[in-house]
Amino acid sequence: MVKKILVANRGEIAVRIMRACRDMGIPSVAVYSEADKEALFARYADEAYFIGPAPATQSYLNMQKVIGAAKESGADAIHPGYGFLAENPKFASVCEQEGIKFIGPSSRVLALLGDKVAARREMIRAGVPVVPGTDECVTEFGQARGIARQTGYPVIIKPSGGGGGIGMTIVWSEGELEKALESTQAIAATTFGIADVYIEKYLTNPRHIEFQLLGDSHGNAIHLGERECSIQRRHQKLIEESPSPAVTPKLRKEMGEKAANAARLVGYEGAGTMEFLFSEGKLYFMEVNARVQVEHPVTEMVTGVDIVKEGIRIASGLPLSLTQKDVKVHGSAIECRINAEDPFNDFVPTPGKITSYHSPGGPGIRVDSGVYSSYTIPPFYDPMISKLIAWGRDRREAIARMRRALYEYIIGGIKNNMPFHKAVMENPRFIKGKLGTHFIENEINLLADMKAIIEREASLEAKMPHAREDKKRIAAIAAVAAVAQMSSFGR
Ligand code: MV4
Repeated sequence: MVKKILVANRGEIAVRIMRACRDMGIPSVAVYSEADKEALFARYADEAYFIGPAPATQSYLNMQKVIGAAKESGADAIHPGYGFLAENPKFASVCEQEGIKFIGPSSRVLALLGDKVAARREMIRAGVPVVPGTDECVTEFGQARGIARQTGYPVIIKPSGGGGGIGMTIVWSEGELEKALESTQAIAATTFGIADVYIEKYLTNPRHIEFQLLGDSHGNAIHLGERECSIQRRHQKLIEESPSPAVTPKLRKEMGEKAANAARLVGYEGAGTMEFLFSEGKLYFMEVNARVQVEHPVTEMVTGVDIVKEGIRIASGLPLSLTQKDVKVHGSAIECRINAEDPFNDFVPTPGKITSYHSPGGPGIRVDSGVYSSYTIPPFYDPMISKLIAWGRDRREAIARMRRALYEYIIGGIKNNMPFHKAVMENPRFIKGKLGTHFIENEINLLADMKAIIEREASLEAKMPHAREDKKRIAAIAAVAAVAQMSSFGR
């Protein structure tokens, strides 16, 4: 087993990884920036090293600083978490050269999967269904026109060096194609340093469904079922769940096995995710996320597998601790990303001091958080402060527990997006599982629903003198009162 792990990340995921380390008896090392001196993760670690100024380019993205801290601390492995250096083939290769185990796929596999055209070609080769479109990068208009005529309009042009939705252009007719191709290539070149783009048939309002994979260094690969992540805004996922209400056991088995086969074929080591679009009963491959993802806990809740721990075991050269037939999906889990964002003001970030804090608990509730009471959220990084996860024997029970937990959760001093989550947990289409990637823009009543929820809470608090003073708010009472009113809300 690796002996000491440096966690090259911050916030809730750094704490999550260090928790796995502690469960495994492995000492953990934090690296922190100027802005994170008071952060929970820097205190949670067994050791912590200062690595530079607040901007990530000068700290969390600075390979020399991170490697330097690993050497100074004697760490023999680095866990990159998500974002920052997580899918950087150069960083994985530097770790390999320095004799430090990068916890994740090899630099070769990271480079392959980071090239979205190459990844698509590889998946076609592995027998995974992909969205109709190109298997080469598209350079000329004539080529683009030919493909678009084959697939039919609309089409979507995507940067090969990108991923996660940035720099994509939807093209509705042939008349727009030439300009769109040129502008997407230009954006791709400036944003990702590579002008290469590819074309796919554009699916309208598909579901976003992804399979969790684990591959080891012995040629084994398994899947842990799927997650549905359709509720997103500007390419930021807000709510994820497992299993997807749209996936049948048959489809899960078929596509899960295809995804795991593809992982085995490319020599994938570690935890990874294969993203699909789901439209009219069919799944189409989009891209691979070669890292532990934000939403991994919903899969952990329904399978009982500690994904981070498996990743550490794999990096240590151990075989997977389970086989495909050991994987069972039990019940349903939902995750709400709790962000320091104002849902009433176009979700603008709202960093600042948390003046009061109370975590929810009780049956089926998990909170993965990077904050504590009196902590000040710095403005330099992404605004996610915690993840609230609810498990139930079925989806209805998971939703009921999520609602209850959202009302127990108290975050004072800063605006956050809990009103949004409260509104979605009461939304009839969400409750029915009728989801799509355009859910938020289609649900035009969400803002009014959020306002009604806030007013309902305010009128209740007005009747409860003890709940008015921030520091004296008692979570349980607020929760009981708010939930008691819930039946009177909405349609
Ligand atoms: C698509 C798509 C429809 N058809 N690909 C890719 C990354 C993910 N975050 C969004 N992506 C999409 N890929 C095909 N073939 C729809 C989306 C998509 C989207 C694309 C552009 C702008 C906003 C979007 C919102 C949701 C989904």
